[in-house]
Amino acid sequence: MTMKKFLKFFLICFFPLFAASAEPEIHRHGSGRVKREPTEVLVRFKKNVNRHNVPELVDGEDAGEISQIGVKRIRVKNPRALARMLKNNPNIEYIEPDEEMEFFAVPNDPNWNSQSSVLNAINAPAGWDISTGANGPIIAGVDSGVVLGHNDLPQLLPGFSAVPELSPNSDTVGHGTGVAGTIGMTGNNRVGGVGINWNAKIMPVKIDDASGSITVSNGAKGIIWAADNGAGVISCSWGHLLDLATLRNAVNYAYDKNVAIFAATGNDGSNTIAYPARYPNVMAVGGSSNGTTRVASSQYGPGMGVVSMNSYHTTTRTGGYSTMTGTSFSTPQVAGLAALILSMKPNAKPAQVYDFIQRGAKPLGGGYNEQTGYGLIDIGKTLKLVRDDAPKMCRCACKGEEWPPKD
Ligand SMILES: [Ca+2]
Repeated sequence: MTMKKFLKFFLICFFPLFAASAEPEIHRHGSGRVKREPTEVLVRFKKNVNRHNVPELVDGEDAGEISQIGVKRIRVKNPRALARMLKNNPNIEYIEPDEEMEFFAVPNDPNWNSQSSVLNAINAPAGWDISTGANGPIIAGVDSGVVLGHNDLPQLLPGFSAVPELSPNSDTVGHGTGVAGTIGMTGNNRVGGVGINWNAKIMPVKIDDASGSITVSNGAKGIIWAADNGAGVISCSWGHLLDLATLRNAVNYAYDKNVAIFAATGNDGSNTIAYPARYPNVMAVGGSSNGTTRVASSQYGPGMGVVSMNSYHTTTRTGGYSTMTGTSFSTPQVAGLAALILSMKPNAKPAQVYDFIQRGAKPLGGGYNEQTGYGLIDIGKTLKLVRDDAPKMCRCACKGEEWPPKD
């Protein structure tokens, strides 16, 4: 008997749809624009007082009011300075400049309507206010290949096929192209949808053969090739319940080269996480369909990392879009988040990347548990943690990096 063990992709099913969405743009992208100066102050006066009782406001112009909450709008010359000056005025309850707010960075891509429930559940728009992934690492989708020429995928990096006669840009099952779109459909380009990372550098690594089967050796080869060719993040949406040394060694090889590796727990609903997700150096990603509990099909158990949403409206191999379901599509969401983290902290080690994701996650069910791990990823909170993470100061004799921090 052959010793070949077959792995399987963790795809539940496709819902073909071709939402050839011709919906009009309904959101605007608020970031990257200089905010206008305020022109008014908002004031709540104390009882029986109005602007004529405050000399600094006498020259102001009434601009209306919000009567339900007793707020007057007054047009003045320098609202910010005036508000500061009158902050403690005895006639005034409060005064503040009428600042311009902004929409969180919600993309203008027409498929946003089909994506917003998933992306809002993982707080992606707040994260995109902080980073959309420019100057991020190479992300290898170690999968079934990624087609060339989809008009909502970025230009792909040169890739690799573990089966030499096949091209990394042939994707006969469509799984890898869906994973690639989840990681990195181009954001805010008025085309199709949006990936977690709007500026992704995607490296297609094909590990299945012409019939769509994956062997352990090809999975291992793909991971190793990606690590040897500059990937900073690897996404694996496949696996096997057996712990096989070749795959374990490949994962450790990549991890030792500072590659953050994400893998799907699997979709049979059992309380056993598949390999490679279960290896300690890999972050195991499960799925939630409601944002509050593990979806019944998502495998779980010791070694659980985090969950993300169990579906994604993503790119198809024929150039369209479709909602694809399973932990296969939860995993590249987290890989995309890892790339956002590394776009902000390019020298972060994989353990630091995992730590940010775990600390940023929204715990489900109280605290860490084997059903949902550290909880549902929260892109906004995670990237805030990254942004606010001050560089660690070393004393003069510091050797190497201190991680994890001792406190
Ligand atoms: Ca797009």
